[in-house]
Amino acid sequence: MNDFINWDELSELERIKYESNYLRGTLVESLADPITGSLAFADTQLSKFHGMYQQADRDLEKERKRQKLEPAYSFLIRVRVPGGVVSPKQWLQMDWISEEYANHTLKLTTRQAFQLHGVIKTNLKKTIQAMNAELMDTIAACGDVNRNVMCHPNPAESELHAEVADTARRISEHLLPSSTAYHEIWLDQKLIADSKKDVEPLYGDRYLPRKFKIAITIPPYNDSDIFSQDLGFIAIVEKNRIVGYNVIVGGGMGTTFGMPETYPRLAEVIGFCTSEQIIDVAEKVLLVQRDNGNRQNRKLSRLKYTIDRLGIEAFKAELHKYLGYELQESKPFAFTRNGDRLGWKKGVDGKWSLSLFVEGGRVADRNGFNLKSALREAAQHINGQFILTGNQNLVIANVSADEKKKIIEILKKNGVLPGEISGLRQNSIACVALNTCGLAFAEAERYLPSLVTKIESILDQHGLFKEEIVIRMTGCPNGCGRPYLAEIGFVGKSEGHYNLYLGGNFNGTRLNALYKETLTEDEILTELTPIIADYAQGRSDGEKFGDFVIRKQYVKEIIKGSDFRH
Ligand code: SRM
Ligand code: SF4
Repeated sequence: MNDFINWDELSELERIKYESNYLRGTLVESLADPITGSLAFADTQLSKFHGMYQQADRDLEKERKRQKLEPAYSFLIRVRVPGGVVSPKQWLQMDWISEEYANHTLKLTTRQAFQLHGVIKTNLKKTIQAMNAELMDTIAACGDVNRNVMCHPNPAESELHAEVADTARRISEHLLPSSTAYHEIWLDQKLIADSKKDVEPLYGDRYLPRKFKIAITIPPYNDSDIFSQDLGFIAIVEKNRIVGYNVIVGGGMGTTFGMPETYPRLAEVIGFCTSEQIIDVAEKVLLVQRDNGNRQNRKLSRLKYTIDRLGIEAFKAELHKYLGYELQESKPFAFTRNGDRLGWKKGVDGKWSLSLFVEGGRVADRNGFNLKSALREAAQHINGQFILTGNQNLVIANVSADEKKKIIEILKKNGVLPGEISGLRQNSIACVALNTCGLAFAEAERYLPSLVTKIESILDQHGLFKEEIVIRMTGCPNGCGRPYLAEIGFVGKSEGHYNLYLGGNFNGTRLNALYKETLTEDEILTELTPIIADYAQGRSDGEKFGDFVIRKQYVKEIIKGSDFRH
């Protein structure tokens, strides 16, 4: 035990991390325990660093309690997919694993990763080993470490995109924990002689105070919602070459109801680095947060709060000390939109890519809409790539003209040919929420599609069916679907009740603001109907919905995250 640490002042997780022998804990014993489908408490926390969350089916909660049964435990497994890029073979493997060990669906997440749900304890190891067979892993997909590194989702579009995808992969590899615990526990690799000598040169023995998130984007597309990241890199392109990156820090979405000291915050620009410096800058920002982040209260430990506590200038000065050089002046940039541009596009090399809308990111076969089967068949027939986007969608990238024809045929056969999707639905995101998320107060993924249908019909009455409007819903204020950047945002308060936020903008550079609290569906529709009518009548040429509601003062613009009210 380290005598210099006053454990009483720190959050419980600090001690769990420190005593875990670099993320081993008693995971081996927990996995072998045949009496329960759960892990010991400390191991539930440590398993996150290995990419797994213990969950219980919330639909069955009451009935199992009544029958005096333990909760229906199973695990969520999150796969690390830097830049979202997988091969067709890897897609097929994930598809097979989801059928064999999970709930027969794949979830494409808001951070370009896969999630599996419903994996029972006795299948965890087999699942990880099956992923490993296709060179995929779940290391650091969750936990107090750097998470999946996001980037613009279509490397097939130009060489620049391929470059940022490669950079995302290199940053992700560089910031992986060094502990060999993952390989020992899940892949049965031999214990190293004295694992207590494991070292974590970057993370130390208590890892980061909290999760840490990085994304890269290429303007004018803000498709990885760069301002919501702890650390963002905005590529600066001159003469069709990336000359370096503006560095932005301190974004984050998570808030807690009843804790006004928690708030969503947009990242701010602190300078410019060259392409050669990007990994060093990523590492040093992470280290400044490691050494300065709040380890007492996990609600206040993200980088955004560290920066607001230190002040941005003091943070920059500290970063420059760690770097041993100063960042250069930032360079001008502009974003035109966030979200994904759906449909077929021809790349610079004559190859084709299809950006396919995946509602709620859920890949499944349902009611004749056989998306899962279609994508399986497509993966069997193409040589390109499958690229998960940060908006829960999928790009089938880099295919020939013949493969394109084949894909269209397959999608048609399976009832999935992208027909006309409203501009609202195309720009919708819903977090998982019920029935798996233990933190959800209300539905999101299972409910938003039907709410969109109702709002769509109001839009249609006003000739706005095609108007692109960003709409996002989460089942609680943690913000997994980045609702505070939406033009129309919903955050679950309790079963069937949502806070309504308005006034984010279409390019993801402005927070929205609370419009009305704790609304039922009827109240939501009653509130939105006159605003939509007013928008149809009174908007100026090309004015986006989020900008209109600010101009017409339905809500007041939020300039600083700390002014946000929830
Ligand atoms: Fe998240 C916790 C799902 C992206 C902020 N998130 C969770 C957990 C693991 C619930 C838990 O701790 O028990 C959810 C699992 C639900 C389930 O059943 O699958 C969960 N988060 C998700 C995903 C799957 C949402 C989705 O539908 O796509 C996303 C997975 C991303 C990935 O692949 O890594 C996901 N989560 C996000 C994002 C968006 C992003 O990263 O761009 C955010 C907001 C950005 C940010 O971090 O500020 C986000 N998740 C949170 C938070 C609040 C963190 C905070 O700073 O307060 C929590 C709760 C926590 O950490 O205590 C959380
Ligand atoms: Fe769960 Fe809340 Fe995240 Fe939705 S926003 S997945 S309800 S933690």
